[in-house]
Amino acid sequence: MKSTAGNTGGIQKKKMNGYVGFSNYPNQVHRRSVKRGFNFTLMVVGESGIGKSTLINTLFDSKIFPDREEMPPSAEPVKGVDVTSMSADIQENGVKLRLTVVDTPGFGDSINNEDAWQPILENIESRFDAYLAQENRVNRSKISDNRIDAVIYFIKPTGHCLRVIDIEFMKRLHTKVNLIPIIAKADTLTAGELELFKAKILADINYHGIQIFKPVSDEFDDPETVADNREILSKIPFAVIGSEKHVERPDGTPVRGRRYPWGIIEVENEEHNDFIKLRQMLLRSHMEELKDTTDMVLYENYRTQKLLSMGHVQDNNVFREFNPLVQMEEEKRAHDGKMQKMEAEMSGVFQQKVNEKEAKLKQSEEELYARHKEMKSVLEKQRSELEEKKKRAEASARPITPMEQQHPTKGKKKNIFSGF
Ligand SMILES: Nc1nc2c(ncn2[C@@H]2O[C@H](COP(=O)(O)OP(=O)(O)OP(=O)(O)O)[C@@H](O)[C@H]2O)c(=O)[nH]1
Ligand SMILES: [Mg+2]
Repeated sequence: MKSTAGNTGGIQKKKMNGYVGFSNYPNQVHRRSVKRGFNFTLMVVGESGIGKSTLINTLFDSKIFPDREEMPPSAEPVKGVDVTSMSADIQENGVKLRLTVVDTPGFGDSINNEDAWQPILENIESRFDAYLAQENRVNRSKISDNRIDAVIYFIKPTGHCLRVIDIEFMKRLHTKVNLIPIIAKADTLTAGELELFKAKILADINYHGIQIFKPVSDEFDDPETVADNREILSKIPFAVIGSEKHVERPDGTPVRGRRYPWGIIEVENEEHNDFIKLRQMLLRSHMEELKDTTDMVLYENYRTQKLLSMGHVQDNNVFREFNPLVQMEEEKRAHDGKMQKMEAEMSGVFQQKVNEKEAKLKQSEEELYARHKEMKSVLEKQRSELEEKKKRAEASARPITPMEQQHPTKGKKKNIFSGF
């Protein structure tokens, strides 16, 4: 059968008469993915004590990061930025998730934070490199994907504009990773201060041309999803609070939150902070899109740049749409060209042979002519000799005049026949 891939011109809509079963395909995909489980790799960046571990534990409602008291005492505080990672297998409703959280202790803690982004960028790129190396292997059946799907960047709740370190970090990393900036410890600012702070942050991000991850809707989204996305978008950058501890509401129900002399702040209360919207985007609605953007946009760009810098070139011919008619036309043109070339070559050879024959004929003609001329001149010479002889013979056979009789020897020529 002839392939017609890419030749979509002739595709028609057909009505089916009954149920055949392919509409069950999404369920098959669902079952297979659930069986395999999922990976999600999240990086947290922010200065020490800003609430990174607390927020991750609050997000996943489990002790991903142990309490400080439980952590082994480190001998010496690390100088500069370190990158550490920890993985945990978590399960919810039978769905397995291998969560990897990459921490960046030391970021923003030095007096000079000029290059604090550097080790983090290197780490993100080295994960891309590792993936690229695996893709280029002959056997690609077991590729482990350690690429960072998103970076949660913790902005200090100062209430002013973004700091140089924040801008520098985001500018250096926004093309390599999905950036999710959040205002940490939002409970330290009032609602009015937060609103103003958010506007300033967005203005700075726009001014510096930094691209952050935002949920986008398209024509295929249902109205509910479009509304949800709009809601999430309106809260960016999310102002969040983290707490693993439970506090009691005035009615006695325990909730995760923070207690203040004037009352409590609840983590999962949209009136109090944007934790719910962050969690919704990150885990409930856009986890796949984060992974997709990482794979298809951010990694793809990195890969292209890397391969080009290594001297690889793209052969765009392979991407041409396949059209059998065009292909046949092209093949015919190529064939005609080949025939014309062969014909020209053959007539060239023929002409050359004719020329050679002509030259040979001419040469032998000249030779013949020369021989003919030579023979002619020999004959001419013989003829004139004979003529001469004849003349002489005639002269000697003439009768003797009276003069010759009186002086028989005077004026007498030697007779050629005198010897006889
Ligand atoms: N007020 C307030 N305090 C918080 C919040 N989140 C965390 N904290 C407190 O801040 C302190 C530091 O929190 P961590 O989560 O350990 O901070 P970290 O960023 O992981 O710190 P390092 O691991 O040292 O980099 C703890 O005492 C937390 O209880 C928050 O949203 N609001
Ligand atoms: Mg921590």
